[in-house]
Amino acid sequence: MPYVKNVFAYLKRTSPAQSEFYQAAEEVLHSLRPLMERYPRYRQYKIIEQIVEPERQILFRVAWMDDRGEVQVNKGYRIEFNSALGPYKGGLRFHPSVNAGVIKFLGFEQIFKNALTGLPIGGGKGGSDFDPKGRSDAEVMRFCQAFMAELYRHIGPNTDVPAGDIGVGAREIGYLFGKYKKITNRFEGVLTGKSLLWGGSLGRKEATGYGAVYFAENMLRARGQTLEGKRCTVSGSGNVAIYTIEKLYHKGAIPVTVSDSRGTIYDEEGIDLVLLKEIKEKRRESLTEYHKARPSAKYIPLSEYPEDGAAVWSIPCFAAFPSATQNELNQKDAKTLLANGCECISEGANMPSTPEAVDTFLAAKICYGPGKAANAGGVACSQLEMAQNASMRSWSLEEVDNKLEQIMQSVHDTASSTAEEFGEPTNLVLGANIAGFRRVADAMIEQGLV
Ligand code: NDP
Ligand code: 2IT
Repeated sequence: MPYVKNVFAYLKRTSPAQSEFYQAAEEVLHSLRPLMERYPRYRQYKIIEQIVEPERQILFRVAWMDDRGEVQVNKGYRIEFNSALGPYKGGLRFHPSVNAGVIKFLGFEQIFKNALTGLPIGGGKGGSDFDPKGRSDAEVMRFCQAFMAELYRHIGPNTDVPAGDIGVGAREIGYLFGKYKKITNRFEGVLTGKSLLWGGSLGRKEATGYGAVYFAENMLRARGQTLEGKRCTVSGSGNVAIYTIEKLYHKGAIPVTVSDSRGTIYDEEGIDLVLLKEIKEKRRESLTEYHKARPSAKYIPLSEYPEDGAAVWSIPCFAAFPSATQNELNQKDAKTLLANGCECISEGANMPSTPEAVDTFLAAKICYGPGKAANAGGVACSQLEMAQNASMRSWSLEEVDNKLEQIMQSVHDTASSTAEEFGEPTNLVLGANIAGFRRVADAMIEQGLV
């Protein structure tokens, strides 16, 4: 369809050098073809042209002082992509690889993910090229304060509600919230992922990982299978990976891997979750420490990874949970996984599989849960935190977890029934993209040209 091609060419011309954003947009635009053919009104209202253009992009300077008294300057971003369904909602990423294209891809994905949850939240994302690694607590605090000194004027509980992502966890949310409260003199639900001591929701920390496992279960249930007794591989070793592993154990599965930017652990007996939490959540150390404490586990450093592939995907498994970062699983990895008998991929990370890897999974017709569906539990639980803040109540862990499980089932069923409606019942990429888009597009049409 030349129409979609034109939009894509327009994006490349007007937003140069944003490869991750093109990748995310190309996948969605490709999925939308059958919908656009069937329902010309989306074309008439130029919804695609509108939706690929963020409503507002905020780029700012973050100047702060390190422990040696040296001035540091970083870039700050908040891309408020789409507010048709509710306040902009999405995380903040602090990582040296952050640039406008990365934040834009994450914000774009977030629009459809949030729509798929069925909850009243728009899409946005932000962050900085600040690298928290190796920084003292005091430095992280000063950076967060400098970041919020600009961000505060753009956000609010009914406007834009940031949360965590890579490099932003409970500690950073605490410093960001403290500064927001100080400047505005308002104690309100402007961020999610807050501490349980002052407005956070039980279950939020666990939600993305737990949700990715619930999503896998839903895909498998449709084929009469379960995770019980199955060996699973997980990449990453941060928030999403840790709680994916915890839920896999609840389900009787055996998670055998974790990874970080320096290497991979293969622990045949099953990952020692207590040790992993101690090293990653408390001590913020490398996985080499895991190996030191558990020499029976194998440690594969980056220098020994297979050529053009990641060590973690060479370990045989029934189900794989990519939970680190974008494009961490390429076509070679996908073929290795399939050759080793993998039957299920549930993406905790955002866009972890390259387009060629996605095509390989779809062609094999295994259970493939794309990130914008499989990792929607995190943002869904953030919305539950917003609801609790607005009503000045807090729900029990059981209540939150039950709601999370129901939401993940509904995300799965929506993606699956939409895939079926458009003639490709096993293609949850198509189903998730069309279902998410349709909800946002219909809301945009009803709200007129704004
Ligand atoms: P964390 O910062 O807690 O952990 C990130 C993990 O991924 C770390 O183990 C990190 O290793 C590894 N990693 C990050 N970047 C790279 C890289 N370029 N190469 C190799 N390894 C890397 O982040 P989260 O667990 O919160 O996020 C993981 C993924 O899940 C991201 O894609 C995020 O967007 C997505 N996500 C997160 C949600 C949430 O609620 N937190 C919700 C939905 C999706 P190292 O420490 O060595 O850098
Ligand atoms: O990618 C994501 O969905 C997140 N990082 C969580 C966003 C949120 O607002 O909780």
